[in-house]
Parts: sequence; structure tokens; C-alpha cells
Amino acid sequence: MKTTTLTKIMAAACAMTFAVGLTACGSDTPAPPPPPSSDAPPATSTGNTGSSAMGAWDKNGDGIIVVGFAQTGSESGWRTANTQSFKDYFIPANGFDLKFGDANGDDATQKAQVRDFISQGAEVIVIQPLSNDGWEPVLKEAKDAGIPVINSDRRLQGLDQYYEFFFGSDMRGEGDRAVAWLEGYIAANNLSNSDIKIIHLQGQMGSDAQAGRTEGLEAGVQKNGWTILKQQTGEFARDKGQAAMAAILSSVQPTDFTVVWGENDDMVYGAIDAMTAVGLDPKDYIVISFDGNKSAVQMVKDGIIDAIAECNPLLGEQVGKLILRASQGEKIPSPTFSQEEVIDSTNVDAKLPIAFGS
Ligand code: GZL
Repeated sequence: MKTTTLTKIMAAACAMTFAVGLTACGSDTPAPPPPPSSDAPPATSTGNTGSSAMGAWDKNGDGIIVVGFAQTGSESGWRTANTQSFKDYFIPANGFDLKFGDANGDDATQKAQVRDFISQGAEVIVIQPLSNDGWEPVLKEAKDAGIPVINSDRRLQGLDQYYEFFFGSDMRGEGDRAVAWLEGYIAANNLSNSDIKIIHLQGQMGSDAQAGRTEGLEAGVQKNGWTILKQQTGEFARDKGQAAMAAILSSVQPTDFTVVWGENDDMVYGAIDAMTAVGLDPKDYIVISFDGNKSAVQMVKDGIIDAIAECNPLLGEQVGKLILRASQGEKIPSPTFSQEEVIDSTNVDAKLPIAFGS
């Protein structure tokens, strides 16, 4: 199925034009709010009602905002980079004291950690939810306790009334951009939509990341008449992605599928491990991933992965600066989405040097 390098570059160029066009013209993604004139918290002369220069959210007026950070766990390279970005920015020099909660992949643990933040008097709580389910009671408890909640990374759909703002990725937009890239590839390679038979590795079921990326793909399948041959979760983890792919490969023929769509790099690494274990060359297939870890971007350079829908993990500084602005009384537009695009052979040389993680 793979084409010559020249055709691939033509395909990718066509796809990029297509994808960028979609993002630029059709996107309803609001741009991030303009950066403040300076990153430092505005002086008290701005009339902030807070008890210090840090604003209203520094309730005890000691110049430090105590932030409870509810993190999912450490399931992927994306998560590692994301956690570090928060630990790097939420430091006393920037006006923060970070209390870190690692849910280790367990929903109940994550909610219990948020309740601990509430009982321990956190002044702000940042939630990056494992899944969308069952959050309303604990969010209500935070609201009743007068603690501002920030939602970042994965959006808590339909619960906007409980948090100050959402900053993170437009997951459906990522799915749509990956579909647009594949449409461009098909057109540039004179393929037929009937050629597109997909093995679909889904992320953590019920998470906003999995839901948005799956919705994007399924809308593309509906629109173009593609086929999803097999669909199975790998929970965003390499080992589970490999196990899922190995099970699928034991039940299909190598010519039964043409596309591997993995909803993050770690599962795609696992899928590639499973393919090579049975003698399949991933270069013979169209491989689409999400995130953009350095190793995955290198695989784009090496022609192993064809496209990565970017998902930016480096949210710490941006969330921190938005908290400082909100603490001074600024209304932060919500949702505010990270600006992301598709990485492929046409832009990989620019992306590789700045790719996150390992
Ligand atoms: C996306 C993030 C997802 C990544 C995965 O914002 O929630 O979770 O795509 C990570 O790699 O595990």
C-alpha cells in the first residue's frame, strides 16, 4: 500500500494543504487569549480584590497560590512531559505551591485526591480527568467550598458550570485533522475509499481524548465509506497497545487491513512491535498516530509513521499564567484550545528538533 517516497511527499503536501485549510478556515477553535502585556501578575493598582499581588485566589495573602493538581498517572510519554511541565512552572518563584496527586490510572483514587485537596485547603484545584464519568458530586463540593477549579488536558464535557475555564486540546479537532490528512493521502495516491480498511486502537475509554479522536474517525468513515476492520482499546499504554494489536493480527490476514490508526504514540509503538513480531513491515501500511513524542516524530522521518496529529503536553506554563490572570479578575475564554497541526514528511524536519519527550 505504501507508495514511492516522491508520491508520499506529494500525498503529504496535498494532505497538509487540505488539513491546514480545514483548521484555518473551518475551525471554530478559539485562539488562545492574547498574552498579557507582561507575564508578571499585574500590580495591585489594577484594582484586584485579592488579598495580595497574586490576586483573589491567594486567599491567605501570603503571596503564594496553593494548587492541588489531579493528574491521571504516568501511562504515556505524553503524560511524563505534561507532568514535568506543571512541576517546572508551578514553583514559588512563579507564585505557586504545587500539591501533586497521581491517580495512577484509577478513577476513584483521582476523585479521592481532589477531595483531599478540598479538605487540606487548596486555593485552586487543577483537574486533568482520567475519564468524564462521575465528576459532578466532587466538583460541587469544590464549588461549595469556594475553591476555583481549572480543567486542563481532557475536557469535562457538560460540566462547565463547575470550573473556571478549560485549557487543553480540541480532541475532536485532532481527529478531524487526522481524517483530513488521510483524505489528502488517498487523493494524492489515486487510492479508493474502498481501499481504506482500518485497525483502530482506542485510548482510555470514556476519556475526552479517546472520545474526540474516535468521533473524528467515525465521522470520516461515515463520510468517505471507509471500513473499521477492528476496534480495540489499548488504554494509551504501549504494552496494552501491543497486546491488542497482537490479538487482532491473530484474527486477520495481512492484506485484510491497510491503515493502523492509534490514538497515541505509545499504543502505535506497541502496534509496530506486534506487527514486526509476525513479520509485517509497518512501512507497508498507512500508520496514523496522535501526540508527537520525539521517537514517534523520528518514525515519521524514517517513513514508519505517516502522520501524527499533534497533541501538546506542555500545558503547565500556559495554565499557570491563565490562573494568575484569572486570580486578578480576568475572565478567561473557555474552552481555550492549544494550537496544533499534523506532523508528516512535509514538516517533520521543522518539528523533530522541538519535539517533546523522548
Ligand atoms: C491528550 C492526553 C492523552 C494523550 C495520551 O490530551 O490526555 O493522554 O494523547 C495520554 O498519550 O495518555
